[in-house]
Amino acid sequence: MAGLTVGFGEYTHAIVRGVPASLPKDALRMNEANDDVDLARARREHELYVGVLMHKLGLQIVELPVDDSLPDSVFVEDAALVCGDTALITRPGALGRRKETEMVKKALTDLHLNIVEMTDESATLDGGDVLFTGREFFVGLSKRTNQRGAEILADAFKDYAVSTVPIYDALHLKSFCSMAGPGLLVIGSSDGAQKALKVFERLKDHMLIPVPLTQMAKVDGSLSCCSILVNKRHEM
Ligand code: CIR
Repeated sequence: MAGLTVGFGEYTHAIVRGVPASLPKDALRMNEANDDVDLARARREHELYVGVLMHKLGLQIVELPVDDSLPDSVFVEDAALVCGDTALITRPGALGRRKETEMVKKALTDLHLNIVEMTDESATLDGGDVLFTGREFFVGLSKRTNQRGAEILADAFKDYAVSTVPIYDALHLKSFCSMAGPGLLVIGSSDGAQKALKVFERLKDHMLIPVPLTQMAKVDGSLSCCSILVNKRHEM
């Protein structure tokens, strides 16, 4: 098996975008009953999240302008996939989210990444369905991401193997799993979340920073979806 990519898990920049006023009413959600999103609280939580990225993790923040015409635009992760020097601009599965890629593409271009665009009209891919382990990619085939999207990702990142994972009960692959560090994958579910917690507890040398995201969770958002992390260290 190939070794871990050099610099895996190290980042210098985080791209984020503020919470639009339209999120509470118009953001997509699997559970329509979640109609009580508190905008002010969502914004406070997002500010806290950005503060952690900036002050605790020491990342340079690239903040995209808030756009009220794009209710889901705080979830920047879905618009691009960055690995090394390459940024794949996605073709989000939800039609109403396609325009979100424009500002994200501009920010990644300004960071001098090599931009690859998913232009094939039969392809869809949300960044939330892409898990990079440092050795390989897993791509969730969900309501938002299809096989053609996974093939285009494989083509953009030829150095890595790409496997697909069918997703049934969740929005995205990363709705229930994520990389917690090099070689450490956490997988949640009501039972599994407890197990994952125990894994975290054993990692005494890892810093745990609690960040609430109670309001964005109501519209299927989670922590990783609110930023795109970039490593430009090699240029410094
Ligand atoms: C959506 O349904 O597209 C948004 N309300 C939530 C997107 C969350 N994105 C992510 O986890 N990567």
